[in-house]
Amino acid sequence: MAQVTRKSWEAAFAKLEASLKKLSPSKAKDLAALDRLRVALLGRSGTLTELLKSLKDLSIEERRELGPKAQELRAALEAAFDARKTALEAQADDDAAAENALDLTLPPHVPPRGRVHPLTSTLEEMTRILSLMGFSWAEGPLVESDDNNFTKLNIPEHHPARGMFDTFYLKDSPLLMRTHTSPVQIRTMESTRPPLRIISPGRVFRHEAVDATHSAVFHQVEGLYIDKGVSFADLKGTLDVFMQKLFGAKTRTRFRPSYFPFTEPSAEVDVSCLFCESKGCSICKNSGWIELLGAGVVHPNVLSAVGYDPEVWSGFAFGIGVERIAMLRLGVSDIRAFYENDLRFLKQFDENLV
Ligand code: 2NL
Repeated sequence: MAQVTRKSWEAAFAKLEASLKKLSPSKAKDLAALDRLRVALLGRSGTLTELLKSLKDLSIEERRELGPKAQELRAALEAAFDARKTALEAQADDDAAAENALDLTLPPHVPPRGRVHPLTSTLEEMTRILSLMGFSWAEGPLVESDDNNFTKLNIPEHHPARGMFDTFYLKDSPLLMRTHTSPVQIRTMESTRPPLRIISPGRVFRHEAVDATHSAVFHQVEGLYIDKGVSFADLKGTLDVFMQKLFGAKTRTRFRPSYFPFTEPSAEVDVSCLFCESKGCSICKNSGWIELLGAGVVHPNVLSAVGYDPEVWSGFAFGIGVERIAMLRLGVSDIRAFYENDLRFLKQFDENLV
């Protein structure tokens, strides 16, 4: 290296200061450029570092005069590098934030919330109570054989009782749409040894003219209890509790003699009017009673048909319409409203109803 003199040092220093006008830390465009400039100026063999080192070749007086100038510049540069680094880092954060642009002031997206259909909530409430009373849930197909829907239920072919059920028959097929859920009980009895306590909730089909209280497709819950020594008294006690749990503790039941081919004796069951406490109103037509379900003691022919010995086993059965219960509980006067999917109707029923 050439001999350092005061003159050459001052020239080099002036050149450095001049270069800083163009290439200063405050003009570095990014962190990498800033670092390259810092190494070039202040690094181990940076321009300013070399100038500071070469002070040792000057006289003590020259050093005293020029040293502070160089130190001053180094301090100023270090401060400038720090400031620019902070600014560039803040800028990088801002850029990243802008890229992920998350606007916390936007209103939230609230998806529309579904709710339980009033027939479903009614069915769930009925089956919940019956489950607590020891009945288990049984299911079966909607399309059935004539045997399961009629014959095994003590309704032989050509028997006038078949006329009670306006049946949908399948075209070119011996099969039909089940007119009640009793075939589920038949199937369960055939595959299960007694005792047995089941409910068969489900959809059933009748060829009916549709009006405010009739639908060709509706829902039923049937119950069946088979054991040794089951009597009509057990049926009465079971339905009393079921109706009290469903409609309130004050509810009473009334059994009127009736006829079903699959039960003997058979009964129509009324409940005390929920609306007027049996005082008489438009809903109970001033009778104080509301007709609700059918029930009876299982006919021995039905037990025989599924291979149960009627001398050993006895039981009761009942059938209840889900729509009828839902209409009474929810104050719905037209059965068709349940199937039309009109949200103005459906939105009236809270999913937490049951
Ligand atoms: C009604 C009447 C009833 C049954 C259903 C039944 C099932 C078997 C054996 C005996 Cl496997 N009975 N079911 C019994 C009596 C009445 O329903 O009018 N329901 C709406």
